[in-house]
Amino acid sequence: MTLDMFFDPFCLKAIVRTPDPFRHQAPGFEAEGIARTALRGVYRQGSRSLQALGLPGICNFAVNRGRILSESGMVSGMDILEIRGFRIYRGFLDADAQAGLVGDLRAVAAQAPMFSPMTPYGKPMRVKMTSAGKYGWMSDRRGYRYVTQHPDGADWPPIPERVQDIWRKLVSDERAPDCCLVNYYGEGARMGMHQDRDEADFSWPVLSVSLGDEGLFRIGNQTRGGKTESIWLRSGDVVVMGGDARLTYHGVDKIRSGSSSLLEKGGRINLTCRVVD
Ligand SMILES: O=C(O)CCC(=O)C(=O)O
Repeated sequence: MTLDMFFDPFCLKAIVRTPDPFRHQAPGFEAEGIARTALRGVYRQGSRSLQALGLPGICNFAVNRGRILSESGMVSGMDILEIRGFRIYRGFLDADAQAGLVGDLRAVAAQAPMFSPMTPYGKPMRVKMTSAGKYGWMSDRRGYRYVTQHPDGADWPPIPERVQDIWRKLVSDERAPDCCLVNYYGEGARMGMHQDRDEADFSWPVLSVSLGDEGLFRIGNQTRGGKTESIWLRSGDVVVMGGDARLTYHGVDKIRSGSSSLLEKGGRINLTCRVVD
């Protein structure tokens, strides 16, 4: 069975529609996937997988009852997953790019040392953090907010060019991020489920880059609670949280200590870039 596939080359999104729902799928089936040059889709009856054929990659959409459960695609040799609107670019950064980024972040931390923030409820957070850019993210008794200076009183260092480059490739070259938050997770550190909502304009996605040990990333819903899905984020993975996923609850449950040798002292670094104003 051949399906119509509409391809949007700018947002790397292909929309597959079939007017006549598959017999064992729910009516009104519609799948959205990622493909760079998807030309047409072929449904293999009974296989429960929809294969979109194209160049240079092949996308596979896992479907069930007309809803996408997960999808993976090879785009220029890169594996892309989408879970609840979170787009996960597996291995976006190779070993050299990761090492370069770590060097850049050392320079950021030399200028704006890592600190352990306090939650508004008076509990110390388990991650250490610092920031680069026009704003840094801050938490203390006064609440969560963006501030223009490090607690030491100095301006935040500029966002490294390598980070800006990832943003340009995966988010936009029209506008640069205002803040690059750098979180460090040592052994036993975690981050509770939360929404990112201290920014003025949620139409800009949040871009997240993982470096070092693997972290178990949990994706929830637009309101607190409910069923969640988890994925181990590996060093070099990049996640874009945009569109409907922009206000989805997410968190990090645990770190797989020793799973990466990228950072001399172990642990995990996560960068999140955001437009703030
Ligand atoms: O560490 C991660 O992967 C996610 C970080 C995060 O959710 C945040 O900084 O808001």
